[in-house]
Amino acid sequence: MEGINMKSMVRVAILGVTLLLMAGCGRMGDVQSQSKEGDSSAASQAHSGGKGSASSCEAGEPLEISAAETAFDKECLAAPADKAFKVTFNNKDSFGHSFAVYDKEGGEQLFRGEIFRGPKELVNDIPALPAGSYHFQCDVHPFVMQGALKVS
Ligand SMILES: [Cu+2]
Repeated sequence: MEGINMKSMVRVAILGVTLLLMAGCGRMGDVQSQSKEGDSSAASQAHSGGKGSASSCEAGEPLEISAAETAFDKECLAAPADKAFKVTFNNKDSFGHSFAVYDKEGGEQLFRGEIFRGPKELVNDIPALPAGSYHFQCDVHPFVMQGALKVS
């Protein structure tokens, strides 16, 4: 009798664990572990992606950047040193964004782009800057819309 009880208890236990695992996979457990893994991998990807795109900075004449859903499509722009240049800013959102240049994040503003609602495109005439690393951002959403401006 004891053996049978043990077996059935083990079965029940296994069934219970299986159900828990299945429930966990389908629901909270998996969602939580996925979002945790997703967050960390997304964060590390964003970091490595940031570094990667910093080395492959978007250059062009004029430079082009667009905004959609409160995000820039580029996190790095490359411009020539000691030469005025243009940045064509395409705001695809129906609300206001701008393209502004600072010497560094939270630093001195070097170029103040007009805040305008989209969908609309605006050409920003950026004055000549000495070689160096600068910061660009949207003055409406400075913490979520920003990037690096490499001048060389
Ligand atoms: Cu913005």
